[in-house]
Amino acid sequence: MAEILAQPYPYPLPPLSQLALVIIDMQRDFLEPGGFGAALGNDVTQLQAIVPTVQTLLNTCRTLGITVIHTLECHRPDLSDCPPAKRKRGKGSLTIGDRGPMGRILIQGEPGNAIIPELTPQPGEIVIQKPGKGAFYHTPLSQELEQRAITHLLFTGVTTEVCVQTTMREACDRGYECLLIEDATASYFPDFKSATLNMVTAQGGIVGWTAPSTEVLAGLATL
Ligand code: TIU
Repeated sequence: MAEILAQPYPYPLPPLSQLALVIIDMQRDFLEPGGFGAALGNDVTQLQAIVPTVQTLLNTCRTLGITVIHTLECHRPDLSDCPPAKRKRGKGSLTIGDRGPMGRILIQGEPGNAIIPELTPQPGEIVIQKPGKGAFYHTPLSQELEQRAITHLLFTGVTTEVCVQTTMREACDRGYECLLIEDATASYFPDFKSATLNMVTAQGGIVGWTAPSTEVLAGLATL
């Protein structure tokens, strides 16, 4: 049986059609100066290190015909899907809906809300706009996965302990077999990233698996 060498034990690979690559929130708002991440006081440059790795994984999945899902954290221009409590939190220089150098912060269609050019979705790839940290909350993600009979999810993106972990936990509760690709996810806080990797795999893989991209690519090459 095909598998990926992973923690805490090998991840069994299903047929390609049941697998999806999930790329969480690789949008300018989090990776470039002047967006939401920077407004919260973070050094956004450290997230950029994973871009080549995510690009390699994306290109491989495209070549193999694996389903690709991109997510974006964003809100409607009238903020009707943004809880006031979320907007108030952070107390940064700018908050959700305010106008910054890349347009309105975390608002659909604004320049800062675009996925970074290196990872621009291709026609046919699923793009999920999500108002929360988790990609299942108030989105059509469940239906998209069920329609395609997808059972296994490979996670990449930012930030590890916020939107990636929340989505992975939501997916775990829904019965998906989840693997987080270690060098394809990043946090503004390196300690939080390593703690999250440990949280996922502890207790016999309470949330799922983790593996480096080299092992993921080696496993996919055997399918
Ligand atoms: N602030 C932070 O670490 N993350 C977010 O607000 N959203 C995502 O993780 N995408």
